[in-house]
Amino acid sequence: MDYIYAYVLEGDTEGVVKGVKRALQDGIEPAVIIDCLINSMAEVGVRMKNGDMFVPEVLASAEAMKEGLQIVKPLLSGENYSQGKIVIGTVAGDLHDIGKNLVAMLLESAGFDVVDLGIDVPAEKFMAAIEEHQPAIVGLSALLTTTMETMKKTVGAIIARYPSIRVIVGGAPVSQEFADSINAHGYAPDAASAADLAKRLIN
Ligand code: B1M
Repeated sequence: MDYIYAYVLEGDTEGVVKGVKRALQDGIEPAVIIDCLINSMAEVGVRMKNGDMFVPEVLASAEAMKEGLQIVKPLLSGENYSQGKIVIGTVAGDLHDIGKNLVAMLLESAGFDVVDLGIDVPAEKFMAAIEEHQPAIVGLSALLTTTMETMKKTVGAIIARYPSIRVIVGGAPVSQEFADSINAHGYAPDAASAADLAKRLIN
């Protein structure tokens, strides 16, 4: 199983796919393989936080991990390995999605079911997605100082209508102080921290 772990860290999708198939042929339980995939992405998160891995490498690892997951997930008949559901999007007026995509990928890698609403998402679309998907957490991303105001309004609208939902925020101009000021339940400075934060909020 060390080989799967290593392939994920290298961002080697082909290697991960071959490794997962080999592990299955060797009779290793799908749940054990999933644990291995999740642990390897946890290590990617640690390396990213320490500055030992950078955005392109993290994206490659997350992609490789996702491919591996696609093979094993259907084999988990009746077992639910989801940590919970998260709706995520970049707020209205904002078209930046590279960081948000990274956050979505690491959340998926951490075992969450992620519903990604994309960019330029108005509050009403978040509300409709909450009604449809009943998530435990909603994540908002903003990269512009101008859209921080939209983030504030969107967080306010979500909390007012769905008090039990946890709202987390992030993006380059966003800070813990700003998150506190708009009553968000959590702030994360990077994708790896966002996955840790979501796990903490769920538990
Ligand atoms: Co734009 N842009 N941009 N841009 N752009 C910035 C953000 C800017 C800082 C550049 C600058 O002037 N130095 C500046 C904002 C200034 C400000 O408001 N303070 C800026 C501007 C002004 C603009 C336009 C207005 C430019 C124009 O048209 N005149 C325009 C706005 C369009 C719009 O949104 N309405 C614009 C357009 C664009 C492009 C379309 C060309 C492109 C976006 C492409 C895309 O996303 N698909 C773009 C890009 C690429 C950037 C920069 C260069 C890079 C952003 C990025 O992807 N970073 C950026 C300058 C910079 O940041 N150096 C800039 C990499 C990414 C991994 O990091 O997004 O911070 P980041 O995400 C991190 C964390 O923030 C965090 O985790 C991520 C991963 O670790 N995070 C979360 C993010 N979301 C999170 C959510 C969470 C938790 C953590 O919980 C839910």
